[in-house]
Amino acid sequence: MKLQEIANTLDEAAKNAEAVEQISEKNKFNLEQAYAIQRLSIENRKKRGEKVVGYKLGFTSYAKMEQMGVHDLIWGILTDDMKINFGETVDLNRWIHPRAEPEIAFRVGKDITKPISLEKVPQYIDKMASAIEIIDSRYKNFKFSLEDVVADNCSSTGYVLGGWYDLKPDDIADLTIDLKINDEIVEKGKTSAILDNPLKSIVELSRLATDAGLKIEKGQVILAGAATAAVYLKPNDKIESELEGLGKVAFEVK
Ligand code: OOG
Ligand code: MG
Repeated sequence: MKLQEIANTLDEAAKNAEAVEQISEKNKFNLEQAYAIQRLSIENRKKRGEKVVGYKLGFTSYAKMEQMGVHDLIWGILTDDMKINFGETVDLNRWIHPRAEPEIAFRVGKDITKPISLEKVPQYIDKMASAIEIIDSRYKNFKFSLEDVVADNCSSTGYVLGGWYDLKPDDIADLTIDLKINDEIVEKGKTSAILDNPLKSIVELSRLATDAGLKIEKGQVILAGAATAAVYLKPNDKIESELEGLGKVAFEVK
């Protein structure tokens, strides 16, 4: 299978909410090719009018690595079509087998065009927010290899943001984060679970995305990766994440 064909297969699977077989079982491709497939699938989305609005990191916490059996940091691309408004109700039919996970989001205050160090991160990031990511692997049973999940844009499908707060870089490495479903806490974590300090995800992304020739633009959003395992969504769930000091973010499904 050509890289473009794999990209089309995954893009169609996402568009039609229909799972496909794990691709690497029959068609081997390497990590570099996986990122090429990811970007080709984003090109398909752009041709349909979607705009790139940010990036996400994956497997930045041990909880996520253990849940999914993949132990390398990955990154993917967010488009405007994936944005869900705070408080919105979404039809579950839009997805295959969605899961929600609690995250912290950052807003880019100045274009990032080269790798940056942890000390420099506050010069490039101006705001932070409580966030929920919705992931929906296009592979049957959420089963994938590292290469498969990267090609599938790291299962990206949706994100919800709470209100933006000024970045307080010295203050965010050890905040409590709770994921609630129908008012019951189902996952509890700490921001320290994300690479010891979620700002390190910006350092990692700055290296990986600029190596790939991309510019991380002012105004874009970066999801640092989930602090806890992800939870499957059921009809009529109300999903809420609360991040210490940054308040709540929520949405509902039907
Ligand atoms: C891959 C996406 C991982 C995270 O926050 O670690 C991710 C998956 O679990 O399907 O978004
Ligand atoms: Mg995530």
